[in-house]
Amino acid sequence: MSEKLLVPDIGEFEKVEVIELLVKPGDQININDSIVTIESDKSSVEIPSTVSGKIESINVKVGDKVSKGDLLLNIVSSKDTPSEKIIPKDAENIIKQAEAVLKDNKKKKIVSQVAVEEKKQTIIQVIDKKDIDPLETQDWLESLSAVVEKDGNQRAHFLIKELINQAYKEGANIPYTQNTPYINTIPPEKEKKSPGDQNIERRLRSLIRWNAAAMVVRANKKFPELGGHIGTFASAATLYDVGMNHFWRAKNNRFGGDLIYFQGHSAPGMYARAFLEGRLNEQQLDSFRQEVKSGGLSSYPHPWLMPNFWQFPTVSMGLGAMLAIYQARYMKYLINRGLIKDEGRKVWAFLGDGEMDEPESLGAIGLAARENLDNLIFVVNCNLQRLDGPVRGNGKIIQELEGSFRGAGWNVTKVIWGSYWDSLLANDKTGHLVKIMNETVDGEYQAMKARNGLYVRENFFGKYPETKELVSSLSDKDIWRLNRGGHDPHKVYAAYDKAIKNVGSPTVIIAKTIKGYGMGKSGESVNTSHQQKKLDVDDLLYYRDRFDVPLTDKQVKEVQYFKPDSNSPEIKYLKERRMNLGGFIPERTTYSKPIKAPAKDIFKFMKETTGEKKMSTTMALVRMLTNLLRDKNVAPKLVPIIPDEARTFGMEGFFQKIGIYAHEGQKYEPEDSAQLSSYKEEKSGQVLEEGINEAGAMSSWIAAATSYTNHDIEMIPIYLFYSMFGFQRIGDLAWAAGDSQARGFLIGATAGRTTLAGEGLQHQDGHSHLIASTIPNCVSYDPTFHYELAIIFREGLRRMHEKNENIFYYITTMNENYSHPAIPKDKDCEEGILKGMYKIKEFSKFKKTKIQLLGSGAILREMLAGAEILQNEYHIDSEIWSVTSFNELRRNGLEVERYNLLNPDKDQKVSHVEKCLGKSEGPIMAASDYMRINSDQIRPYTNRKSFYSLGTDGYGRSDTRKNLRKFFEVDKEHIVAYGLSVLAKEQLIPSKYAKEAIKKYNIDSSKPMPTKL
Ligand SMILES: Cc1ncc(C[n+]2csc(CCOP(=O)(O)OP(=O)(O)O)c2C)c(N)n1
Ligand SMILES: [Mg+2]
Repeated sequence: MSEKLLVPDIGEFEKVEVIELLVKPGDQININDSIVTIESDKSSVEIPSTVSGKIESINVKVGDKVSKGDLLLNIVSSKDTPSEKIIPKDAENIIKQAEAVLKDNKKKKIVSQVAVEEKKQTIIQVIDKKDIDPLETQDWLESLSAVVEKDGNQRAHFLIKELINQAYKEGANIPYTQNTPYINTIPPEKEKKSPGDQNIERRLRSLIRWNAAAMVVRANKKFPELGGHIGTFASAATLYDVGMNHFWRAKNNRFGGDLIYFQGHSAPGMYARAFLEGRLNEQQLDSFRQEVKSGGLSSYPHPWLMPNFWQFPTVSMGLGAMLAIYQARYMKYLINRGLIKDEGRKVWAFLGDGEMDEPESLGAIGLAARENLDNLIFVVNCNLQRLDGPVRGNGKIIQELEGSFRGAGWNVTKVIWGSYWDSLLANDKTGHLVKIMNETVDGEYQAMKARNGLYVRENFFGKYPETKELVSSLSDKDIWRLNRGGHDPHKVYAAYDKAIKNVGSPTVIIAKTIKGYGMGKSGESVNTSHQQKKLDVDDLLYYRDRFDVPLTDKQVKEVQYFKPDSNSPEIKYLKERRMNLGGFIPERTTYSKPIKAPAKDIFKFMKETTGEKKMSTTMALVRMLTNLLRDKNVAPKLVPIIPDEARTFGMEGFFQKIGIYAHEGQKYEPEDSAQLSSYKEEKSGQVLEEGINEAGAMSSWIAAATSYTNHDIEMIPIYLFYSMFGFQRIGDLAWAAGDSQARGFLIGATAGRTTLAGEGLQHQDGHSHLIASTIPNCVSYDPTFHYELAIIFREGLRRMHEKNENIFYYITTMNENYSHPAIPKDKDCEEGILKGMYKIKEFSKFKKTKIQLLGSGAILREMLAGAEILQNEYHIDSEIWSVTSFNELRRNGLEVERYNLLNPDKDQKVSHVEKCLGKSEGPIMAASDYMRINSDQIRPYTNRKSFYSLGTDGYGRSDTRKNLRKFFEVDKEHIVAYGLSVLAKEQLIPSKYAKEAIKKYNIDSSKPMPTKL
């Protein structure tokens, strides 16, 4: 049966151009196959077929303008897709509404059936904080205990919730309690026991502690400037060891591996363990923080410096927390898209309590809960200290964090007290012990651990007669031995076990420890603990005795490492534990398959002129991505990432085409459901729509850009953002991306100081390329025309994803619409585009005076227009160069210059700039939509030719593009006037021409520099 296929609802657009026919008469197509691409001046979308069948005739051609309801094609529908199946969207909406009303009515009915008598007006009020009826209280508490015993915690929790709900309905003012008492979340009887050999584990832990401290001390004995930390790992050793011995599964050929974000300055502990494992030798430990010679151990986790060891850079505080959250989310994304198997892998992040002050540390915890990231476990090491002193001297960091995480919806486990406290807490019948625990602030807790047992007896237990009595039979030594939860392997094991079994929410383990644990008077719980990198002989002897390290006094004085024989029970145990867990951690490996870059002609259409049609490079990019989505190798690997700006960039067509990732799918009908580009969230969605969250979007990008190593699957992340809210906003993450050897595209859209016209000072970007240039493995481009963009982008795909170079691309695109020429015929053009510059045009009519004009990005077109005026009105010849990347030109120049200086006797190399300009005629004038320093970068490589820069130094401001370019002196008129002035200065023409031009174009030579305005 023949059917008509019409243009669907395309939102507010009318008369939209058909730019591509994707089918022809006779083609057999399926539902949802794209049939034509249409394009407004802002975005392009593909129209999918709503029937399967054979195409009879096509009613439109490229260039036609279509609106909703226009006939696109006739199709003979297949038998298996009877036409009655397609219910028009409007009708479908009506049916859905009717169903909703019915459902609503039903609900109301049920409610009315159970409607209780009118609400009582009595309001429960707490009159007195004191218990007015202890017997009644006892009854309730006993009932609760009985429920816990008979039906378990879940049931008890349910009943309490119901009671609270009921009280709320009755009008009680329910106080929100963000905190539980200052005791462990897991009661002793609920602790899962560790199957490990505690004696061996303790011995191993002691050796790791010793060797970690020794490597820092030895390094600083040799070179006191090297620095390092002992106190951090000393406080966290148990937290790491329990994970290493029992929980963290390594990547191998059967399993993807858990991902662990180690706290940055606990790195010595990881090296010390790797030493016992036989992965590092003494010589390597002795090159801790001496990384210049190969084989040195990096100060902190840096994959760039130790690419086979470290996986995640974490030492810039706060980044680890965010990156881990988005990593866990990205892992679910890959699973939900069917790209990796769900193997129950976990992401663990170790964080310092001081580090939790960073806005980034807590900034994304809401997302983790919202997305039900039960593959995520945070361990916050609360040693109550940061660098300068206590984290919350007057408060309690553990309680504060508990409140924040509980409020955000996390599963919170507090590990505060070690096992020695269990019997005391069990005997605390009056509740006074818990009362003091709640009342004591961190400053006091810290001070106590810097003193001794007697001090604790008097100042802690001594607060109430009941608690003083509680410890009367304990010696001061016993009191001193009362340990903190984070140092107790039993408590830590139980917490980890509970965490990995938790379903539906992320877990945070908040563990209390002592900074500099075991370091004695030199570093234990003292304010200067963080900085301690040297231990004198007495301290070392104390440390040895404290952890029973089998070294003689002489060996201690020499700060020798200790490694048991490889056949010793300790080493055998250590290795066996790791073998059971699949291998060693941390370890960075890559087994991903490269992605074949699309054929060279994939963007052929972009090498042709757009003719009359005007478009921005942002739009050209979106067109290109739409094309890429048809490449079967590339399409599934693309990860478009947008922080709430899809419509700004004309990317709304992606919503329907590939869907927005949402772990719960779409539980609602979108407001615009009848439209072609309606908002579509789905579980297997491909777009990461991050909301207004550049740091989160960048974290997602990093997760995807390192997918090749963390998940062994090469992906192509493309993060599009307002260029001003890119490097400037998330610079530290971009630096970490470089360290992580990220591969992918960053697109600074709506770029340029004068090109994003109306948005003003905070939006107009005149320096993102400069920041990009500071990252050694970031390759950046500022293209003007669509063929430049296509060539750059394809090369990026080839270099990063096919050849697996560890680089990432930053490309700026603009929102100014103009027509694009065809690629010049010159055979070196493509190579020039990639190297950073090529000659785009030459005016050589008069053969008298010549100037070299270099233009980049938005300002190249001003250069071209200026050159035309110079030729026509002043008879000046010129060569115009399109500079696609001043940054790349400079890098090439630096390298060549260095080579030449270091090889004075060899054939001297020539930089690309010199190749282009070295022998050219006339002075050089360069301009971009960025600060002058952007084009100044190539000044040294022009073979000492005169070089002048124009640029947009100064704050941006709102105005038209024309006025802005005039203001910043980069418009064609300024180019002409400055060009003439440059020629006059070089004594190639009389200065009167320059003067005349300045007058003619109303250029106020007394106007201050734009930087001062
Ligand atoms: C963004 C950032 N700011 C400052 C530092 C310097 N710094 C290194 S460690 C540290 C204190 C860390 O305290 P905490 O997080 O409690 O870790 P702890 O050593 O106590 O486990 C500081 C401020 C840093 N590494 N990163
Ligand atoms: Mg701390």
